[in-house]
Amino acid sequence: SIPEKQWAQVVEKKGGPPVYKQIPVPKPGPDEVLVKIRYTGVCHTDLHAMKGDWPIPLKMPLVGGHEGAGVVVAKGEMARGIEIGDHAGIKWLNGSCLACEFCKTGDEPLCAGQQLSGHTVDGTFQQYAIGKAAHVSKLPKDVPLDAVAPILCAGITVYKGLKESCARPGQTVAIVGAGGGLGSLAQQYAKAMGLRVIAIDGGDEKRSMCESLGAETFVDFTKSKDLVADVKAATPEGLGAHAVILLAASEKPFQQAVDYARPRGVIVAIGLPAHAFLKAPVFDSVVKMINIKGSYVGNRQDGVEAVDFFARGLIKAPFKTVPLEKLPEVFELMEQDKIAGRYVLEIPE
Ligand code: 8ID
Ligand code: ZN
Ligand code: ZN
Repeated sequence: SIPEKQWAQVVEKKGGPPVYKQIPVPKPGPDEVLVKIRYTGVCHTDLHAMKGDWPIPLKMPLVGGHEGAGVVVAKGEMARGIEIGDHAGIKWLNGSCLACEFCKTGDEPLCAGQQLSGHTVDGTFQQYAIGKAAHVSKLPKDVPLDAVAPILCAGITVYKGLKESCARPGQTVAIVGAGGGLGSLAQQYAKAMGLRVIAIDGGDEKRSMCESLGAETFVDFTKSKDLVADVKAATPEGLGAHAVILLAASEKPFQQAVDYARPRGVIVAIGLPAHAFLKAPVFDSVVKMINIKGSYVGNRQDGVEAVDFFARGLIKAPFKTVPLEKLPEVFELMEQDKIAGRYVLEIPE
């Protein structure tokens, strides 16, 4: 049976830290389900949310988290397509209007009426979380709930970003921030899609992780004396990368990517450093016919496909599991860029 009270990590004021305390268990509305969360990933977005980094509405007090995997335990009378007992994932896009032009054409991340888990509505750093039935991801029962959790944001986002890059099998993709949560999964999706990976990040722990994930080259941005030259040297004929996937939570690489992108290269901006700007030389961008674009999570079908890659055993990225109580420590490590791969929180039963 569903209890009245539950454990949660609650950000009570902008800047945090999160407070581990008991709060009421929410009740699902007519078009919603209640998911008993078993595991939830910690995305850098959760840290941006706690700090109030972005120019969008922020609920306060806030339960963060948007990579939650668990079991449906209750549903509203209008909730369709998912049943009590099903395994389900709650994602960043908690809900959208389903009626606007963007929703109707599979661009629901662009919906003006969207709700965001762990930003405008409470997320998955709690034992029981609410999701709109139309948007929760149904998960196959034989998929482990801990390893699949990071797929629900990081996996979907990088899979979508790689599709947006239009890179074809055999082409070279530079992944910037390759040692982080999104980056480690991006390498695996890229490999599964037949792409060749140049991983860019810092430190020996991330180097060895990237090499084990299948990167052909690792460029250490903290040590390289000429990062642009090092990246280009790793590409066929030294012409540069066909695609650049920008996942770093810092601004510098967003202003550097044009220099090592190949002519006709596509630069996909995904990382969301606070108050940052994309800046590129006009001359080089024009004469190299560079394409710079943004990519924001994924639609419901991108979610199905990203989970399917995982369910077929094609995606294996390292993660560390700690109890929900340890969220503040995970945020501290993340702030210092000390996390290779992803942290997953285990939610108490
Ligand atoms: O839909 C979206 N666009 C979306 C979805 C999910 C997450 C965007 N994001 C955003 C997050 O909000 C965050 O800004 O993507 C960014 C990365 O999220 P993450 O992978 O969860 O963060 P992380 O695990 O901390 O990894 C970031 C990595 O970037 C490296 C760090 O060392 C770390 O490994 N990095 C940094 I910071 N500066 C770098 C640089 N100059 C760099 N790597 C290479 N060069
Ligand atoms: Zn995320
Ligand atoms: Zn809409």
